[in-house]
Amino acid sequence: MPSSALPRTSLHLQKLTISSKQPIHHIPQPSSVPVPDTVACYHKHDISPSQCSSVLTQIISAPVSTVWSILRLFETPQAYKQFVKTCKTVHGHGNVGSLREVHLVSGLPAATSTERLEILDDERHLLSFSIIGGDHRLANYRSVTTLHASSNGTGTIVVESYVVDVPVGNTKEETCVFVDTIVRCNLQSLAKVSQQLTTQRK
Ligand code: A8S
Repeated sequence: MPSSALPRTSLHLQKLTISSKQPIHHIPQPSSVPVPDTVACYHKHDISPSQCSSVLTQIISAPVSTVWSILRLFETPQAYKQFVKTCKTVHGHGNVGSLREVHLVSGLPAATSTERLEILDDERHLLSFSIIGGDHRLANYRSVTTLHASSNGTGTIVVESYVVDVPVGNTKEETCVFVDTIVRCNLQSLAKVSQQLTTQRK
């Protein structure tokens, strides 16, 4: 069989697939989450033609202060990110410019990721990090996460956006499906952990 006839797409797609060993629970999201107009400006990314970008939202039944207390700790992403096994700070102490080396659980198409804290804004409840290394296929990944009080004042709306290069051999759609799945899982565990903390504190 000539190499051009090889099923390249499925091969490359497989490289971007999360193992079925990781349970992925999709909680239905409301089609439009009410967030203030000012939110959009935090989530504007410069995107080149070879990149893809997406925005995800998550409603959490916990105060902004509780969700922020978990999210802002750059040195311990394993507190809520289920794909993270261990994390070592290799530069800084969780302040802007800190570098963390994340080691992932087995069954994923990657084992490590080196990440840099770009923005930590305690007033705006905004955190941004970029991925600068690792054995994975997500080059030039950058995300922004912001927290907003829900209209009744007791809950939190999380908005997370990202931009990343589309890996050679994959489409924008495949890349977004892959990254959206990871981000969605992270947001759902952030909701779970924040809600548990809120119940404990009552
Ligand atoms: C985050 C977001 C992402 C993390 C991805 C997208 C990653 O940690 C995983 C699998 C990969 O193939 C890429 O907020 C990488 O953590 C779970 C190792 C970077």
